Formats: sequence, C-alpha cells, structure tokens
Amino acid sequence: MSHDFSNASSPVSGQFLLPDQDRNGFRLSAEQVEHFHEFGYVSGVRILSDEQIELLRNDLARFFEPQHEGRELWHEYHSNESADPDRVLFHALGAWRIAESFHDLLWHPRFVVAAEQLLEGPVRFWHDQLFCKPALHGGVVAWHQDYSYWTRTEPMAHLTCWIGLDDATRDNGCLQYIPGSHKWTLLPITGLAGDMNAIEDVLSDEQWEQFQKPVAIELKAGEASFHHPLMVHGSRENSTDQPRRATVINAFRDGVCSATDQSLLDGVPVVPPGEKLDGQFFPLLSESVEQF
Ligand SMILES: O=C(O)CCC(=O)C(=O)O
Repeated sequence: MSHDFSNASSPVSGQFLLPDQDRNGFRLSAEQVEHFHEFGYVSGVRILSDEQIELLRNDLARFFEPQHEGRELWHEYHSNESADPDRVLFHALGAWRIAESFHDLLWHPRFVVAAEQLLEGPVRFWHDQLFCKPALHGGVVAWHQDYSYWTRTEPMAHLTCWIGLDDATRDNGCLQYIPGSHKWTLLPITGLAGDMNAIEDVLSDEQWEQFQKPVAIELKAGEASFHHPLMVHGSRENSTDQPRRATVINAFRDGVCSATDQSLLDGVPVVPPGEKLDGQFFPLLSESVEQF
C-alpha cells in the first residue's frame, strides 16, 4: 500500500509555509473582496513561488505515467476526460493523498487567508483537482457551475481556487468566466468535456444575453483565480506547442454537511446525511475555528 498523505491533517514539510508574521500581508484588499461579491470571482492573486511551481510540476509529471506509485489513492483519474483522442483533458481528483507537495499546498497561507475572507469563516478542504491540457491537442472544459456537481454537500458555502502551473493565455485555453452568473440559480449538469457549449440548451433568454460576454482569465504561472460555486466557467482548446497545467483547490466554510447516504468521493467512507464534514478527508485548513 502506498503512503497516503491524507493521514496527515497539517503540512508535513516546510515547503509551502511562510513565517506567521506575514499572514496579514496576504489579505485580499477590500476592492478585491468587493469584486468577488459583485462579479463572482477575483483573479491575479499570486500564490506560488517559482520553486513551489517546480515542485508541483515535478510531482505532476509522475502522475501522467500509467503505473505511478499511489495510483490506487485517486478519487477519480481520467487520462483523457473527453471521448476525442485528439482533444485531451487530463482530469484527476486526489493528488493531495499521493504527493507531499500537493498535500502541503492546501495549507498555503496565501490561499487560506484569501479563502477565509471570501468564505467569511474557517476554511475546510473539500477536494482537489488537476486540469491539464497537453500541447497541440489539449481539450476543452465545457461551461458549467461547480456546485451542480456538489449538491451532495450543503449548505452551499463553497469556493474554488484555480492555480496555474503554466502561464494561462487565451491561446492555450485559459479559464473563462461569465461575470455575474454567480447570481443565477443552479443549472443542471450538461457535461464537463467534449461539447463546450452544451450548457446553451438550459439557459433562459436573459442568461443567454449575459453568456455572450465571457472574460478570459489570463494568468502567470503561480497566480490564482478564486470563483463562486455558481460561477459559470469553462475553457477552450490548447493548440499551442506548450502544455497548460493547473491545480485546483475546492474548499468550503467549516460546517458544511453531507447530503447523501452514498460515499462523497471514491474511497471515502460514507458520512451520513446531516453530519458535518471533517476528519481525515476533510481537514481544517484554517489554524482554528475559534479565531472567527
Ligand atoms: O482548468 C480549467 O480549464 C477548468 C477548471 C474548472 O472547471 C474548475 O476549476 O472548476
């Protein structure tokens, strides 16, 4: 059995920690928080140093090898989530269990401090995701709202933090948002890979109008974009000669509960409906609950 880093509910190395006195320096400005509430996202937030990007990229490279150590620990692993071999979307959940770097990243104070502000409370881990598009034949991520995949947890008090491991540009398929769509109601699931525009079938006329004005979130490697669980987002193909790799942290405010009698993620024991999510698979990322 491989080493499972989910047994550690705090960082195991010093690679992603920063001196305590710096914590306040990582706070988002009032304007950034206001932007998040008004438009549903805040982007261009620096999280990783060059050394940290390199650590994560090295571990990520291992995950692409079919026989890699720890492969039985993934909650989900799709070497290509699309059905088209010429449009590849690597998508996997559970990297934090397999590599020290992806585990310790979750407690990165630059992420945690911003997440506490946006969630207005202590932050707990939900799950991580890798979204990688290879050079030349990288596939799309279809327009979707994250919470449409998460209704098995409630109340909705969730947050997504997308962190680039490469520069993300319009050309290589950066994230795109429909600003203000976080104020829409919950839409049904219409797919994550393959047909980028499948969501169009479920939009009202008013939503369709707004849908015509996406914004492209171009970021430098190591920068992040945070978005609301109802934000409609997606990304286009990568036809450039460089990969577009990203890691995503999904979190929620402490207190979110299970809303299902099924396992929440492959390999995770059932949490009965109504019971708070905590323990091995949903660690607290904030220093304490009492600080709030
Ligand atoms: O990486 C992408 O292009 C899409 C990411 C995404 O859908 C998400 O973070 O929820």
